[in-house]
Amino acid sequence: MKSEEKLLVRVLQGKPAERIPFWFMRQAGRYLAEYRELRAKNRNFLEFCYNPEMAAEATLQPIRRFGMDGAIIFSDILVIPHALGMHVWFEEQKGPRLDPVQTQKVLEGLKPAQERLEPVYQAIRNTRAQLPEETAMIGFAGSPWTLACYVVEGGSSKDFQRVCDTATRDRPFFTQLIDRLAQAVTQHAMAQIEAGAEIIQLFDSWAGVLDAQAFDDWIIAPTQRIVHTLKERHPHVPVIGFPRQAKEGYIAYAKKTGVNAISLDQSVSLNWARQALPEPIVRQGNLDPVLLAEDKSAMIKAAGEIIAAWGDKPFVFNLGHGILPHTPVAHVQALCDFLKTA
Ligand code: 1CP
Repeated sequence: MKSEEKLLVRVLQGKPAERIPFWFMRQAGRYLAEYRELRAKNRNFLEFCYNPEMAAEATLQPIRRFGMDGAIIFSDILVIPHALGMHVWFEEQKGPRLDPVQTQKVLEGLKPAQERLEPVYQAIRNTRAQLPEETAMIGFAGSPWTLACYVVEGGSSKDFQRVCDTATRDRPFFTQLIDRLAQAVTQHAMAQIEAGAEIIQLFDSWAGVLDAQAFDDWIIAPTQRIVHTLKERHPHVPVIGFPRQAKEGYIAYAKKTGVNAISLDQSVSLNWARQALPEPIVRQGNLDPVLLAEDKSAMIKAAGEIIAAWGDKPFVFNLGHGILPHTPVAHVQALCDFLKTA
């Protein structure tokens, strides 16, 4: 089947459809027994991501069980800093760690290792070869701001104070860092499309920590450049932006960046999103992952309300953030059964 005939792609292009398509952030991962089994074969998370057979298998696992309309390639946003030559590793239970990059000198001294990303593209080709023909292949990247958060802090953080300070205190360095990351994101997204990705999602998980001016400088402007370059080469590949917890910032993001669709986190009210976001932006979202994990009947009720709120508008059902590791598989199954008949 051609990309433009697939339900998820059509809806992201703003076309009418017979049913609301769905996929879930973190649809592959620890809540699935078959993922835990596969992951046990390689304790090193980056090696696991860079194994094209294992990454394809992890991508396909949720599709086999639940038949989502999109398969997101199993990888991580931190492969980009790794390909720029940074030292990146994952600590069990703790998440990503990096040797922090906080000065222009260190940034300029990095030796890019673009070939590190080759296995991601091979994993996309392997996945495409095994995917049901109606399922769309989703590629992704972290956005420059969210990548910069991890790069400057050296890992995750509660409030990302250090990266916010750096962005104000050392503007020349931070501008250069964002530019480098934006270039790498564009290249990575382009190469994923060339390997078979039919949709790109840009994850800006830490968009919520910036004030309005910084949001313009470090999120809107680089995202605009990335989307513009992607669209020049691949005008029909939809781009979904996810400036998580951006609140009012969602409006500027939807108006200015050129993305086809915007992924809403669970804090966004449906009424607000209906009225405040400019047409013809497509909405994606926003069931609370905590509700999915905790309360099956309340979750189905909330899913019904989300669907009722969108009615006639092009809409993609998703969560407000990723599936939590303790989520019962039966809840995900119930949600998928519900969505297929909704
Ligand atoms: O096996 C494991 O326990 C590792 C856990 C794990 C998984 C399953 C990590 C470490 N990354 C992933 C895969 C992953 N990461 C995918 C796969 C595709 C899918 O969705 O099924 C995707 C899209 C990501 C993207 C990602 N990684 C984001 C953006 C989305 C989000 O969650 O906000 C971020 C911020 C990361 C960094 C990261 N990698 C891993 C963890 C635990 C984290 C978050 C750390 C933090 O909270 O700061």
